[in-house]
Amino acid sequence: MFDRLLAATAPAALMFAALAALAAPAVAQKDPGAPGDEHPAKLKLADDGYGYTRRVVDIPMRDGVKLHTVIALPAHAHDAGMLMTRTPYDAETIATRDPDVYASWSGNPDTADDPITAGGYIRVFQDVRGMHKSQGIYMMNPAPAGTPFNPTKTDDSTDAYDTIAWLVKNVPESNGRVGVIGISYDGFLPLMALVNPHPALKVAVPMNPMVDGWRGDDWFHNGAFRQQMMPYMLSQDGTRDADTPWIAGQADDYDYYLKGGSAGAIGKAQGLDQLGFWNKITQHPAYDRFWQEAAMDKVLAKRPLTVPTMLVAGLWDQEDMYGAPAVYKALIARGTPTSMLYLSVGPWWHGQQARADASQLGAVKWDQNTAKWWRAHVLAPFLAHYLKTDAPAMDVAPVTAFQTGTNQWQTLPAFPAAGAAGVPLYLKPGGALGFDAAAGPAETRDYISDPAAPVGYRARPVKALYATGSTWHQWLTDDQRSVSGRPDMAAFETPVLTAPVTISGAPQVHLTASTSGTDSDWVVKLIDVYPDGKTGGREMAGYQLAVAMDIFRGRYRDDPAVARPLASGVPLKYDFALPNTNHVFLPGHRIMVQVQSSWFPLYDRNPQTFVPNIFFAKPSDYVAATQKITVGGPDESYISLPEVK
Ligand code: PG9
Repeated sequence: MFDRLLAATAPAALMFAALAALAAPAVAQKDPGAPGDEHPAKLKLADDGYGYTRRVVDIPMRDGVKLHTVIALPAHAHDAGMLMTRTPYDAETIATRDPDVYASWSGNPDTADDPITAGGYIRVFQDVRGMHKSQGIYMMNPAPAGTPFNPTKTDDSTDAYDTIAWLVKNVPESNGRVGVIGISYDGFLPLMALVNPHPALKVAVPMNPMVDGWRGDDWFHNGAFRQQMMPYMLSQDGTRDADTPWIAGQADDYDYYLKGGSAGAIGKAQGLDQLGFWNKITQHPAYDRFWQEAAMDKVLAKRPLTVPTMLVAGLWDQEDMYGAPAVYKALIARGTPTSMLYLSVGPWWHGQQARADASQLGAVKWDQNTAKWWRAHVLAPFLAHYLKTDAPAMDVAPVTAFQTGTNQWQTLPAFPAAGAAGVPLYLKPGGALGFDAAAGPAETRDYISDPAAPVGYRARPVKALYATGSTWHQWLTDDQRSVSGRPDMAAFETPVLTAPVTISGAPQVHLTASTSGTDSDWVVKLIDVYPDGKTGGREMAGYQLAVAMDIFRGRYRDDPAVARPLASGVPLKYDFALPNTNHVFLPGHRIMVQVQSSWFPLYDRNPQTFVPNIFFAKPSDYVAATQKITVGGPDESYISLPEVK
C-alpha cells in the first residue's frame, strides 16, 4: 500500500522533501567511531555464535560483474570441502544461522543443516546476478547464454564456473573440492552449474529443482496458469531487494481472483505489466521456444553428465513436482550411468526433507521422521564421499524411494520400480471404476462447468500461498472430500480392494470427453480412499488422499506449442501424465478417480470460449459448458496405472 501510495503522490512528495531540506538545519552525519560515538568503527565478532566466521566478498565474473558472496567458515576449518548455495533469496539472510529455524541456516534454509554442520563443510552463499547485493541484470531462471531469450554472454552456468574458480584459488582453508546444493530456484542453479562444470565441482544436489515452468513446475501445468504465483513475481521481479508487497484486500483468494477477472486483468491491476518476466510469460502462453530453450531436462540431455548428481523429489511437492523426475528420466534416457546419477524420492512437500520434521504430511503419518533418516543415511554419506579429501566409502543406492501406503524405504536400481507396467483402470457407468472394461454401449457422465462458480483446489477460505498461517505446503494431501459429490465434477470408485495395488511411476490419463464450449480444462485426480472407521482407524476414516493429480488445458491437446479451439460437442481424446507415485493401495481401501474442469484459484479459469490468449480474455468470454465424459464402449476413458505386479 505504501509503495503504491508514494507512487501516486510522488510529485507532491518530492516538493515536500525539497521544502523540508531547506527548512531543517543540516545534521552532520558523524562517521561511525567518531569521538563520542558509542558505535565502533567496524564491529568485529569472534563468530556467529555457532563457531562459524563469515567472510564477505564480491567476486568478479568474466564480464566484470561482481556477485555478492558470503563464505561461512567453521572454526579451525582446514582441508575442508566447500558447499555452495547460489540464490535469488538474499545470501546474507540465508547465511545467518538461527536456532529457532530448526537449528539450521535461517530464513529459507535451503539445505539440510545437520549433515552439513557435522560434515565441517565451508558454506558459500551467493546472490545471483541482479538480486540483493550482486551487480548485473536480473532475469527469472535465465535460459542458457546465447539462446534467443538470453542474448548475453553469461548465465548461471558461467557464473557458477567463475565463482568456483575464484573459491578454489582464494579459500586456503578448503581442499579444493566444491559441491552445489539447493532447493527450488536454488535447485535450478545447481542444474545450471552442471552445464560446462568447473573441474573443481565434485558433486551436485539439486533438490526440488525448477526445471520446466510450463509443463509442470511453478508457472503453468500443461498450459494452465498458476495465478497464485503472481505475488511472487511482483516481489521477485519488482525490485532487486524483492520487497514489494502484494495487496489483495480479501482474506480469501477465491474471492479476490474471482472478482479480478482474467489473470491478465489482475496482473495489470497489480502493476505486473511493468515486470519483464510478466510480459514474457503473457506473451508466451503456449509451450514455444521461450519455454523449451529454458527447460533444464532438455538443456542437460544435450550433453553427458560429468559431475555426480543426486536429484531430490517430493511426492507431494506443491511447487516443483515435475522437475527432478523429468531431469532423471532425460539423463537415464541418454544412458547416464548410475555411478553418476542418483535419485531420492520422499513423501515430502517442497523441500520438507531439508526444512522440517517429516514424520507426516498434513494428516498423513509415515511412522518415522523420513527427512532425518534420509539426511543421515543418504545425504550425509553422499556429500562426504565426494567432498572429503579421504573420500569415505558410501552405501547409497542409485535410487532411494519411500513407498507410501506400506511406509517403508526402498533401495532401487532405477525409478520407476522394475516391472511397473501400464494397467488400464476404466472409468465406467454409474460412477464405477475397475480393471475390467465396462460391458455394454458407451455412455457419458455429464456435469456443468461454470467459470462463475469454479471448483476450488482446496477448502475455503483460501489463503495467499505465503500468508501467515498458510498451509500451502501441504495442500496436495488435503482430504478431497471437500469437493467430492459436487454436481460440477465426476467421481468414479472401485469396490473395496481385497488385495494390494502397487504403483510406481506416472499414471497416464486417457480421457475421452466433449465440451459444449470451444476450450476446456480437465483436472484428473487419482485418489486413495481410506477404509471406514470400523476397519481402518477412526482418525483417517474415509479420507480421500490424492496420490497424483494434475490439470490439462484442452487447447493444447494436439500440440503444446499451438493453441487450437476444441470442436464443440465432439468427444475428443486427452492424453497426459499425472505426477509420479510410489504407492500401495492397501486391502480395505478403494481407488477413486475424480474429474473436474477448474482448480481455483491456484489456476486461472478457462473461459471455455476459445480466445487467442486467455491472459486477456474478456468477461463476456467466460461461459458455462456441459462436459460429457465417455464411459464404456470402444472409446471409454481410462487411466493407465504403472502397476508393479
Ligand atoms: N520454486 C519456488 C518458487 C518459485 C516461484 C514462485 C514460488 C515459489 C522457490 O524457489 O521456492
